[in-house]
Amino acid sequence: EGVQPQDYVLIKMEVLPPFTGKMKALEGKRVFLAAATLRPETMYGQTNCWVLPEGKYGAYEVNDSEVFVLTARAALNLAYQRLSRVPEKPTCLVELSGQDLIGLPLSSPLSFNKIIYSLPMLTILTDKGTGIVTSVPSDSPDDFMALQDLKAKPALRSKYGVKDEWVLPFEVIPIIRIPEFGDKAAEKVCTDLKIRSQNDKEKLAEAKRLTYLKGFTEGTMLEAKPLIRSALLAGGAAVMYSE
Ligand code: A2H
Repeated sequence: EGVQPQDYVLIKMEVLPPFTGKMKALEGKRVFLAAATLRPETMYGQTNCWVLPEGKYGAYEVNDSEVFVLTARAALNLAYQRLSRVPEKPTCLVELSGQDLIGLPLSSPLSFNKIIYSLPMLTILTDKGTGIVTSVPSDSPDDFMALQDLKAKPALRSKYGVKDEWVLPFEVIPIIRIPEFGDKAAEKVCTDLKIRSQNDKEKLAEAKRLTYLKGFTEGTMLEAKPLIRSALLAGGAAVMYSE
């Protein structure tokens, strides 16, 4: 960890009922997977959420009605930031493994897709953020390759019990244009560098360097009007009407 505190935005992705399995213990509560991001402006482009299959998570009470799923480490930090029902003391309602979370249907605030799913990513660090990561394959090479791995490898899907319909329908959503890389920068750079999987650490480091640098200095958000219109329509919060 750095010397400076890192300020993340925690994106609350609500777990949609009915709750089954270990989640049943949380019935009646509003339960959110809480993902730490440095890029909240990319949230239109979410296609899924990532968890570490063998990671240890818990469902922690944030207040009387809301529960966050994250690592114990993050829950302790939050408890000192007024995000715990009991101040300075995390209360865990149920312990969960990453595998328990795979396949949960989620509703995320700005996502074009009304429902996204929780999927396995094998390179998640448990000592960073919340251990939950939101996936934006248009702009994050890590996210693009992890999604690509699941799409291309049926054996990987079956190893973690991932159903085809949680992965295959989800396409990269363009949200930011970088002159050199177009509007799917992560896909372009991963293809150019011939990155073969999410475990291709060295090449992914280079891909990230390229996209983050250019994205920061030269990236422009695509026009908001059509983005917001499609988001409303896809979310079922609006319909088209003409006269
Ligand atoms: B970012 P930094 Cl579109 N393990 O969010 C691995 N990666 C993690 C993590 C963990 N425990 N917790 C957070 N992250 C990811 C969006 C995004 C991110 C985009 C582009 C770049 C980017 C969508 N994923 O990160 O080491 C999260 O992915 C650029 C570094 O603290 C989080 O922001 O700097 C970022 O890494 C935090 O990494």
